Amino acid sequence: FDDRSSSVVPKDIVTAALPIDESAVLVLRNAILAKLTYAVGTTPAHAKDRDWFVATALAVRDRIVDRWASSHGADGQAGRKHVYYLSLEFLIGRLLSDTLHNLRLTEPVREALAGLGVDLDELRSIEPDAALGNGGLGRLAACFMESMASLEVPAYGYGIRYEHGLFRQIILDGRQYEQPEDWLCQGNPWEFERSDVIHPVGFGGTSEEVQAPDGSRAFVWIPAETVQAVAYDTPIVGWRGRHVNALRLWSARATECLLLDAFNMGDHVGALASRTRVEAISRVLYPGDTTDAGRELRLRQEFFFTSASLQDLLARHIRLHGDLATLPDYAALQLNDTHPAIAVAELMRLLIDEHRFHWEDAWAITTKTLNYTNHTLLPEALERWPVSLLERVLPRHLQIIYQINWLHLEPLTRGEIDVDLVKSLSVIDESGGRYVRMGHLAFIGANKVNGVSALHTQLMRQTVFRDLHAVYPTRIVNKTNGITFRRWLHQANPRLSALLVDELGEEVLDQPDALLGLEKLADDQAFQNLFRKQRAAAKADLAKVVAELLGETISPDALFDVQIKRIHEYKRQLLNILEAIALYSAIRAEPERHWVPRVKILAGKAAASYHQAKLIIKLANDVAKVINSDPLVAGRLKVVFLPNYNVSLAEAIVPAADLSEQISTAGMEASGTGNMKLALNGALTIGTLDGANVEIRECVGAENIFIFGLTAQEVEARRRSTAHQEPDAWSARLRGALELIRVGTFSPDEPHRFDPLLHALAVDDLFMVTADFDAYWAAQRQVDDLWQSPSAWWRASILNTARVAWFSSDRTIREYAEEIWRVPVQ
Ligand code: B1N
Repeated sequence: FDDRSSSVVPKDIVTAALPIDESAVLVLRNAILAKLTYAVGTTPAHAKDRDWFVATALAVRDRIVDRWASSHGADGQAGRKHVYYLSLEFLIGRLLSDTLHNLRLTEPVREALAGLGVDLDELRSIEPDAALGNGGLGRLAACFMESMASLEVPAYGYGIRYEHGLFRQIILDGRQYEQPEDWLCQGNPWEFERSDVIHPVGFGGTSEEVQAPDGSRAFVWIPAETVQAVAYDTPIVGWRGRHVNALRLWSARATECLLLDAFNMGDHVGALASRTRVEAISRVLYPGDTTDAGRELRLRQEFFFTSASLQDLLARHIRLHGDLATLPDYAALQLNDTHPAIAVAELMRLLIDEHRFHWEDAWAITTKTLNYTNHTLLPEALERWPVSLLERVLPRHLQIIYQINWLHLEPLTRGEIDVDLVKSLSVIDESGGRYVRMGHLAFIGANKVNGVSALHTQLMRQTVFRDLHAVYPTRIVNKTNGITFRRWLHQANPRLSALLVDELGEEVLDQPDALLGLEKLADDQAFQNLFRKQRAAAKADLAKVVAELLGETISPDALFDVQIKRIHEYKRQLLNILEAIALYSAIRAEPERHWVPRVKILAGKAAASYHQAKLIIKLANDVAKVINSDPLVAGRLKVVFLPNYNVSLAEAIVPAADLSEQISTAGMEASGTGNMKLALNGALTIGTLDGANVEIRECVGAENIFIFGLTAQEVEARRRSTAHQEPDAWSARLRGALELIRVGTFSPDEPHRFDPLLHALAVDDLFMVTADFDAYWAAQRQVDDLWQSPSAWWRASILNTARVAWFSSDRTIREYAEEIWRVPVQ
């Protein structure tokens, strides 16, 4: 179950048949040997796989550094505007493959290593995933970093160098257990510690009014505690190595490393206690996805990286341009969700308190420089900090927030006051306790505010930000998410990539739109066969992974039905499992009928404290156990839950999927990006009209996607209507499936185990699982029908790959660059 020991799909296919320059291979071979000897300190005879990995990474890193220096020099000299992407999460995954691919060094390095008796594919699986994120939001930040480098946009990613990334999920007896992840335990060959780049970050204390030299009154913050933020840079290489940007992650360090007096008095633990407390800030990533952790440490993390990043970029601006008045001309900041929203107050504080700007000028600079991306409208995920907590941790910032709020609301208090409107527009939420609404703060402090799919942006305007939108009608814009094709097609699926290059030429590597050239081949029998062959090979690879992880045999001839994402009620893995149960019953009832053989593949992590989600994992595994051991359905239906879903496992699953499950309750998934990865690799989508599924349908055509279920509007109407649940209206099929769970078919040792899930469905079914069940079942049977006409299926599959070019994150970044950041792109 360890992601490091399980080998992921062998990448034995040449992406593009380039002639390999033998002298370059020799140079690489010598470089790797030199690193092994002088940096790792071992010999080829004694080297372990890990040593070879480090030596290879270091040799490759040298080749990045040269380009890095030139990227930087060029940007600095040209005085170009920089983009700063502030994100609490960067879900990078492994870097060796990405880097080799973008430098076009995969084959030369493979050959160089082969000459040393080392297999590149073995080395790739040695690298731990950098799992500094929870899910889609963090992975989006990683795709954006890669696209910005590829489009030669001078950019810095700013975040936290968590010592422990997202927990490792182990499944024991069908249940999730969390284990700490320690990607750094053996060092990280990609990063550069910048021990000269350190910024102090304060916490607590008081805000004191003082007299400035000119006699005016001013405030100064006297923090009770100061933490050092130390920079670590990881180079991010763009396509063909044309440009390199830095991902700068901050690590917390105590100003005083040891209380020597205490130590000398024999208190060896106490002497280190305050250091431990301070350094906890960058110790671990919060495993909350779409639910607010709500803890003081989380606030400290958010302020820590936001403040360090702002100090860093202001210092860079002053170094390059002298005066902060020109900041908006040379810096565009993107706040990835509200996690760095305290930037609004911190930038104001730095400009006013430290750089002596007047409020109005500081506000003009701030609101021209900051932009905010919203990623969710789920009420439980909208960050709100108790005023009392902010008062204690960031007193000066709270003062600034009050002032911002006053200036924002003041115009509304002239004449007749609409109390409800003021309440709804206020940054302070006073409905039961007092909270600072970070979404409001980010909105007011930003130049542009964006949603991540057309539907999500429309819902932003109609719901959470309705009244703010009325006051600032041009502020909200849409930027539909995208994914980097370099990682999610060309690198993760080298066979498909090779086929595309064969048919469409190398252009397809540079120009996603070239994929459209496949349209004309969709009905071509010979091409369909090639397309099928590459899928079959990817499925055989995945079957090996499944056998290794679970000891379960799955047939590559079956339809691979894939749902991979965080486990959350709104994503409705439960709907998928209910369909599996209903299908199981149907097969048992008519075993002689011809059934389309199907393997349901699920993977994903649940937040550690999210009991319903963890129970859904247990249900999936319990259902799998019963179905997979029933000889009556053998060869027709299997269910597998793959443990420890992460970027590397996704790279193994995505190329092998026939069907992509995107079945969230309409209106709840802001965008989704797994939907794009799977469609790009030719999986057909079964999904609701939610998030980017709506736009995927527009691109691939309604006849090449299976859409079902309530629309966002219908969901909303049903929620409002009092007639919540009508179990009487449930179909016999749905009742039958629920009944099997209720009587303990899947939990004979504990028949009531799943009562909490059944109860939620019966009481209010917030996520409309029962309402959508029959439509989902019907859509699944359409899937079966299409599968039985192979040429129609493969035509649709090819058209999916052909028509999703628009979802390249290069397109998304171009849109941000043009409309939000106003920076030129390549
Ligand atoms: O952001 C992705 C979207 O594709 C998904 O639809 C969306 O659910 C995801 C608090 C979040 N929204 N909010 C979060 C993550 C961590 C956390 O602590 C919220 N993640 C999303 C990219 O736009």
